[in-house]
Amino acid sequence: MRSAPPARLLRGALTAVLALGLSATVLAQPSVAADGWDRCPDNAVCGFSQPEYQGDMIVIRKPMLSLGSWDNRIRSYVVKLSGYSSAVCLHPEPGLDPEGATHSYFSESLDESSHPELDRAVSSVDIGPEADDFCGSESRYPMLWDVVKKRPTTLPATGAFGDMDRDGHADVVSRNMVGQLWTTHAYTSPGRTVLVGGGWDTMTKLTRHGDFDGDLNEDVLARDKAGVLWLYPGNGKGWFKPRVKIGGGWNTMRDLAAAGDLTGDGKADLLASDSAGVLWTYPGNGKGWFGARKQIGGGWKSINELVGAGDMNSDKKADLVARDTAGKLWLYPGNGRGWFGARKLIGTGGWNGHKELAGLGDVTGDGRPDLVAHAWGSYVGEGHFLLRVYPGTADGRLQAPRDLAQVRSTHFVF
Ligand SMILES: [Ca+2]
Ligand SMILES: [Ca+2]
Ligand SMILES: [Ca+2]
Ligand SMILES: [Ca+2]
Repeated sequence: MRSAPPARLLRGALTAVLALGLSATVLAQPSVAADGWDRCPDNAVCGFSQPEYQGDMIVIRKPMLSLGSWDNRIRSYVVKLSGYSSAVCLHPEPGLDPEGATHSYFSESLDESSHPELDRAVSSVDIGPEADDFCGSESRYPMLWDVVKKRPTTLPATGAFGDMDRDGHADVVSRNMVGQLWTTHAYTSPGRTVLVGGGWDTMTKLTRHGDFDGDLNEDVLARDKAGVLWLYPGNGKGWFKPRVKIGGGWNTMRDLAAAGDLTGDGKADLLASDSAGVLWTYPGNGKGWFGARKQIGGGWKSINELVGAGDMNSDKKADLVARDTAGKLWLYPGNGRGWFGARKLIGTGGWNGHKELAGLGDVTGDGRPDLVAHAWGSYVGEGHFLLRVYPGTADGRLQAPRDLAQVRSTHFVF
């Protein structure tokens, strides 16, 4: 199964994300040096500008979505990887597009190989375990099982979130190891998965919960490495309009959680816990940014995960689910005025075994929001883990989990 998104989607989305940096070094041929492939260092893949490992050399140590000045220039190559990570996948298209990609574990001079069509035709290179799994065939997004049900249409729109394309089904957004962001429209055929674009590995936080700018399309909030918070306004089809800068200084925050309407004005708000353990509400203004923040309280240092999971206890007020360092899970019921009532224990322990927790809205189709966990204890083959959904109950508890998707261990899903 593969899904090559239409070029039109890529162009539109790429305007909204950062340009990709090159990650390899280019070495000129030394005047006195070992000959041929001996020039290539260990734990790398090397490309040469001439057949038989001659000419200039590019040293590749991690996947490259673009080869820059080496685009369509490689004429021979050496693979000096070992073990599970020994595969290389050579792609004639940029962005690791699987079309025409060719696998190799061995050193080859392309003009003498079984695939001479790649001579001066390689535009992106994948190396490592995922090159093994995805080369020329499958694509790079979570493989969902058929458990995502449509949210009942009879329910009011209030509190609905998690649906990127407004078809009534909660969707999965994921980032892979090379920084590509994908939206998987969970219920529809695999062909509906779209590649949003690359460059998302510059983001240190990604969170979403409904609409922040008033067009009813679900949006994504992202913090970059420099501490700038960005709004990526959803277009209702699973990708984004041009992003909007909200502001800088967000690196003081340990966690961010888009949380739905906490303040009772019908506009989605953002929760943030800072490095001093203070929890803040940033009230959304419905136009894509925020009013003056309000302090909820201190003492949140023992909380290591915030999830804006929605209205878990059916009182029409958005709630917070939080995990503490002891592995307990808590429900903080929203009071609709920007803070929370007395917390309630909803998970007695072991929740730190889940690397991430996320609220994707109603996954099971009963109208109630659920909790989704990166279940790292549940490996399904090498390099994969399970994404599990814990269905919410009417009174804010969680039911036994169901498997939702198989996910690469390098994926981040939210
Ligand atoms: Ca959907
Ligand atoms: Ca929106
Ligand atoms: Ca609000
Ligand atoms: Ca509630």
